[in-house]
Amino acid sequence: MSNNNSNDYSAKNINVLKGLEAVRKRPAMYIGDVSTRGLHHLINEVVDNSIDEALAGYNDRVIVTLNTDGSVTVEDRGRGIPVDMHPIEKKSALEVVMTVLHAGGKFDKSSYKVSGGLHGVGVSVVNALSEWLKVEVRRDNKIYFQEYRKGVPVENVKQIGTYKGDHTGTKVTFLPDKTIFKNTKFNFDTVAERMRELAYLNKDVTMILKDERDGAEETFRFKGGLIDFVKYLDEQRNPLHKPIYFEAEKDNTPIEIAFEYSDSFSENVHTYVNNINTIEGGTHLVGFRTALTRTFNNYAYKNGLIKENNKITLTGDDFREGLTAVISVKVMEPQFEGQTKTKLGNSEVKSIVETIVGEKLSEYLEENPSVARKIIEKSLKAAEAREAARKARELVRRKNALDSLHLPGKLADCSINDPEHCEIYIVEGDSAGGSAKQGRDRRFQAILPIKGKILNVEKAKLNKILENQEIQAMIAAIGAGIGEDFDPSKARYGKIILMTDADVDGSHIRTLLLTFFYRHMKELITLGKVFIAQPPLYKIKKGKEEVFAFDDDELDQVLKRFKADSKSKSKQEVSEQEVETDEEGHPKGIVITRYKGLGEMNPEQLWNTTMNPETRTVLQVNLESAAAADKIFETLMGDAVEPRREFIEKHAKYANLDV
Ligand code: 0RA
Repeated sequence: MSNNNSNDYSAKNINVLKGLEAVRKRPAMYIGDVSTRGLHHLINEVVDNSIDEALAGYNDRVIVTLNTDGSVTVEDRGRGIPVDMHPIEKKSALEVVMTVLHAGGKFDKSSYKVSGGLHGVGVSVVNALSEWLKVEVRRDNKIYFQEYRKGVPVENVKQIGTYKGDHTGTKVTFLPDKTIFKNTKFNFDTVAERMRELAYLNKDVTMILKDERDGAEETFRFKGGLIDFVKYLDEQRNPLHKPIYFEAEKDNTPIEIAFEYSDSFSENVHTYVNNINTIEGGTHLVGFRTALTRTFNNYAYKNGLIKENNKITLTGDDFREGLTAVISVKVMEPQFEGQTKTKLGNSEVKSIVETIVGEKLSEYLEENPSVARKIIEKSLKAAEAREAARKARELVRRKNALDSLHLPGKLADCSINDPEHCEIYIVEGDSAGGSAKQGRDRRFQAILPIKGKILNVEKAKLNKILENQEIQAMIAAIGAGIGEDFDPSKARYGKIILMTDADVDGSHIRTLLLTFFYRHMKELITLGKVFIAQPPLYKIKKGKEEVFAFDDDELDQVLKRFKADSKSKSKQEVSEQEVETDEEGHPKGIVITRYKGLGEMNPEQLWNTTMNPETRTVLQVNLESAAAADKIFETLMGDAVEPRREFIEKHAKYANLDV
């Protein structure tokens, strides 16, 4: 019998060695990759185990130390990995957890462990990929220890001391294997980011990060949990109200949600399952959205916030604008789907979240009518914009303007047919349009002049603006449709460059154009295809030399240089004599022209300064700057006088739109 046992024992050992070998042979299968990401995943794996102890109610702190020798220590106050003999393996449970693949999971089933994905592969994977690893366990007032090389135990688990008090816990120190990882240097900020996130998600846990290499140290502890998380995410936005927070449990599935609306237009929702960021969303997110739409709509109708004659119904999309939310659920047996295995598949979670959010949000809205009103008013605005876009689409479709065969008459198209290499300048004013048409490289540059007339529709609603001929011409020229039918792959140009005058009217038009792209061709912005041309503000002429300056600072620099040139020249010619200057101190013979509009530049100048891809500067528009334009548009063009005045005073520099 004992013979059999020892055979079993060596057979198990062979399996252990095979397991470790598999991990070392194909590390990417277990930790994603062997780049910096994979390297940091080692820390995450151990930290996640410590957090699991916290979720089970046994741990209140995790200390991560980046050591000077390149190793890292993760220490917690959990129960400590069990050390008793494993009845089948015939060795310490600690050794089993550290050396057998997937044995790291909790033995009791009633915990929110993680399955699938890169998480929860077990500490044995960290061990296998470490040059060495040392583990110290505090349990029953005894300190146990074991050390490994590339996952293989150096000797059996042994007791190395005793301790007083009741702090059980686990301390793991490991040095990543240089033969596996391209770079084994840990990055403080990368580790800090995950620890901060975990501290927000687990409000009772203190996360401490120490860097022995430079003495840096940070402690993350957020008593407000998800509420603090949402505030942090919205730091740069203006919230419309205090975060709304729910915490509840149904069918052994605890859920925690915090959210708020800000005056921004983007949606900013983060979802987690068992502390893992489910970037692809899933059933918890669907449940949340469904409840949000239904509950807000019910409340709005019941309280007369949506009028009978107003045909608008609020859709899910309308409740997403300006929403910042964090959803955290704990699921016993999570099913992860999707390309990156970060989409929750458990269908029961949808109805659990939906029910809880429905109940709690109705309660909240009854108790906070002014917040309810603000959120619904914001959603109504979103709905109006959506409706306006739909009408405009129909209108454009009726006129057949979507058909790129019917290109607008004012468009001077380019000759080559490859969108990748083509660009369209949308130019304010017919005279500037004329210069641009003559100055351009007609092979790849198209020009669409638009009239400042758009400005006359200042007070009109968005649908009126979309009925505007100039905007229809843009839709047709770009050729990718509009709104829901919009297909950026059909765009006829790879770059869309807005070129407007550097005066107040010009910035209004640019704001309006940006708002239009933001609302109706958003993907062009996210794809980085919308740009703003940078025409010069000044021409400085001295003798035959002609230089352009794009702002006042540059003008100063040019003048300084011209002055210095004159001085050194005159010193050679006429010694001791200072160069003559005018009353402003500018050397005489220098002519400064301030361009009031693009039309003042001749075609050649326009090409040289603003359109030649070799020498020009164009500013790429991002979603934030476009959203800022959208906000400016609403405030400037809306009916309320007071906010408009306030806004202009507060954001004088944005009114000029220095995007
Ligand atoms: C297996 C079983 C139990 C806890 C752990 C492993 C455990 C692993 C790690 C890794 C880092 N810190 C950890 N803390 C605990 C359950 C222990 C029990 O039932 O007493």
